[in-house]
Amino acid sequence: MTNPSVHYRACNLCEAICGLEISYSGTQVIAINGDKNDPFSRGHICPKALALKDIYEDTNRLKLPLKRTETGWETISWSEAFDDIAATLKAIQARDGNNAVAMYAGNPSVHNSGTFLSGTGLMRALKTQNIYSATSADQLPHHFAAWQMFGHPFLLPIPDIDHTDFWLIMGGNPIASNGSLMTVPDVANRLKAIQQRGGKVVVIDPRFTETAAKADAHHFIRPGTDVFLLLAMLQVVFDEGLDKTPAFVTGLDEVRTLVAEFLPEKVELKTGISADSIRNLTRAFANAPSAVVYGRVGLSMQAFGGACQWLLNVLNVVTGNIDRAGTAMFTHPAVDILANTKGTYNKYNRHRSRVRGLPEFMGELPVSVLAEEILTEGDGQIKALITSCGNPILSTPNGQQLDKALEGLEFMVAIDIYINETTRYADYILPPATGLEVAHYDLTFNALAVRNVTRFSEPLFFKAENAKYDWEIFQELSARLSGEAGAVPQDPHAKVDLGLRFGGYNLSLEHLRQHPHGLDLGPLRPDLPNRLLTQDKKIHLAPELLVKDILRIRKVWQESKVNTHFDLLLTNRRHLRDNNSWLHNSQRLVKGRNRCTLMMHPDDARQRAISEMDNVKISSRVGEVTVPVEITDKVMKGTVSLPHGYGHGRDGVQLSVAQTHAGVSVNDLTDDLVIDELTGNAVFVGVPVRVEVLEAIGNTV
Ligand SMILES: Nc1nc2c(c(=O)[nH]1)N[C@H]1C(S)=C(S)[C@@H](COP(=O)(O)OP(=O)(O)OC[C@H]3O[C@@H](n4cnc5c(=O)[nH]c(N)nc54)[C@H](O)[C@@H]3O)O[C@H]1N2
Ligand SMILES: Nc1nc2c(c(=O)[nH]1)N[C@H]1C(S)=C(S)[C@@H](COP(=O)(O)OP(=O)(O)OC[C@H]3O[C@@H](n4cnc5c(=O)[nH]c(N)nc54)[C@H](O)[C@@H]3O)O[C@H]1N2
Ligand code: SF4
Ligand SMILES: [Mo]
Repeated sequence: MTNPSVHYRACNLCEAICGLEISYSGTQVIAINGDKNDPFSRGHICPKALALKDIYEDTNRLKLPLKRTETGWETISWSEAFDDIAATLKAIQARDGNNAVAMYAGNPSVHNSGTFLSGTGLMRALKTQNIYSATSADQLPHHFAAWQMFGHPFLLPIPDIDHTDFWLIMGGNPIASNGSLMTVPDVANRLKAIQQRGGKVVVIDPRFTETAAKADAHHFIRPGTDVFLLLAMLQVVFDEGLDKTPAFVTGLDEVRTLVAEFLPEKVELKTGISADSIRNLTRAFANAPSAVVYGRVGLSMQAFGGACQWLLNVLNVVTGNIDRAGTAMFTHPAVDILANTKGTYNKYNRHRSRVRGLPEFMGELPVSVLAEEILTEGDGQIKALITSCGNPILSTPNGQQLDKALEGLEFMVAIDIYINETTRYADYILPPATGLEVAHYDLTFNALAVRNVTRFSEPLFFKAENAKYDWEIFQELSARLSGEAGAVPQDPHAKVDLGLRFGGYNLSLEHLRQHPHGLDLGPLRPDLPNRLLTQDKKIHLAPELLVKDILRIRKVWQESKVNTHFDLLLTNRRHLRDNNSWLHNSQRLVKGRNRCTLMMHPDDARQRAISEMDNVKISSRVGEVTVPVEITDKVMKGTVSLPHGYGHGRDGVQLSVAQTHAGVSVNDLTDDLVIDELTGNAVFVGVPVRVEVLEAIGNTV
């Protein structure tokens, strides 16, 4: 055999964008290792990187368009598929209006530059208000707070963990997730480095997580109550004179007044964290030479997600922990997507959802209303849906309801590489080339990284014969919808080249091609107030829309209602070898112990006569599922934890792995009617549930 060749690229499976060194021969991947010469990831990878080989080789991965027929799926030509789809969508829109067609874009949309750069063209061509995405499942609160406080929804502060003396982590488990809205390959060593230079890491989480195990301290918190903890920490900051607010802010006095009533003694009752711990934590945070509080999905997926991200930013700012080394900082990416997009994204409440009247934000409606918009008859009802890179039946609240909704749609198209729980309802599935077959420039995660970095990945392999790139699919569909059929699709990476040339570092795609390990552009650097995109170049600590949410917070603050039927609070969890719903097609990632278990505290188990690995029924307002239980004191008493992305046992799914790993979907329990009313984000944590052992209620397993 000839010596293998080596290809370098960035892994695009999660936000850490680790550099890979791939040995290959012909079209065979021989090995995937970490690229030690990547200045950012320094050779780190996780087990998921090997899934890129599995996806490339997976015989279940689709490569040609499929059409549903009475006798099952049939392969058809691209041009026939595009023509049929465009004609049907146009006919539906001519009959029922533009809003009768909806689109949902899932998580990998931001991990593929072809999709990222061309997908929005299709949304525009559809001229519909019914645009949805995974953004309203996990991160609207970040964007909402950033828009209100810093002037652009994507101007997100990033924790400068490579220089910090104190890292407070709320509702994130970067050791399992490899970090989010904070691109940070090799987070474990970066965390250890904080401790080695004498700094501290503290985790607030209802579960003693893999990250908590590496931290200096961990506090259990009752799910959904972080907003009170943040308010109490701010109360302590002002009460004890620990504030060091920079000059470029507005609304400081208003915030000081707002937080005054949230005394740690009262917050202790809500959160389960003692008043002493709240005071000590606040003092340690405010007195550290540099500190940063970071909050991710566990914070954003709660009923006060928007308020949490607002108050978390306020805590960083008023303790002087903004725009200095080791604090919350803004990036200066090589391609700055913020530069000219204020007009595109700073949009709110231009229209409302038809049934529940929820406001649009950044051109999107909350995904929690998608099912009701399909199921509720009347003018403007959704009759057709396009999904791209998504699996909303498993990833959005009340999956059973969406299941029914999609089953009843008049027409559905999925742009996806698998027949999954959602795409099985499509009339057409259009699969793009992906992974090792495509070029990729990470527009999103280079811009959210804890260092300014840049890198371009060339395709390693040719796409399959007659296959299409994602951008070809989007552009061909858009062209047919806008009456420009025949326009030749243009590789959108030319736009990346332009962005690099005008991005402040004098780069180009050609330059990046010469540097296959990526380029380090230096640590995050102070740039306030210059980098702010507010009109007055100030950070707004008390914008009216955010402050108004205090009324809703006070209502919950004052109530002491106990739910005696649904008497446990359900939260989420991620495992290192999962990736939302779709990497369960990789045998090497799913092998081993069943990870779809319900974690429960020993006292809660005893009280319900539940033993280890018993099958239990979990029920909520919207549904029920049956799973084995794992009894552990690593979850807070009163709280249970179940991972999302499982539930592959539904009919018609083409799984590449054994059904024993199918698991159940946590989103058959989560409630579409409970959202963060401020931002519209779905609520996945703190879901009231009841857990019963199956035998005890007379069933057999
Ligand atoms: N209860 C609960 N629910 C959650 C979460 C939680 O923590 N708890 N997390 C939420 C979060 S953070 C997110 S981001 C969402 C994710 O939810 P979604 O974005 O809806 O779904 P994914 O599971 O990421 O599915 C990705 C799909 O993209 C396809 N795909 C992969 N690569 C490509 C490609 O290159 N092109 C195309 N066209 N398709 C591709 C895969 O086959 C898969 O079908 O789930 C959310 N749901
Ligand atoms: N291995 C792996 N990596 C991934 C993904 C994956 O599915 N698997 N998904 C990717 C995606 S799309 C995203 S968005 C990121 C998410 O990245 P992270 O935000 O790090 O996600 P999680 O690991 O779900 O961590 C959320 C934590 O919040 C805790 N939590 C739950 N409820 C509460 C609460 O009320 N308060 C507090 N303080 N904490 C709470 C949970 O116990 C959990 O430990 O991960 C990305 N990386
Ligand atoms: S941490 Fe994320 S980017 Fe790095 S190898 Fe794993 S999946 Fe890929
Ligand atoms: Mo996410």
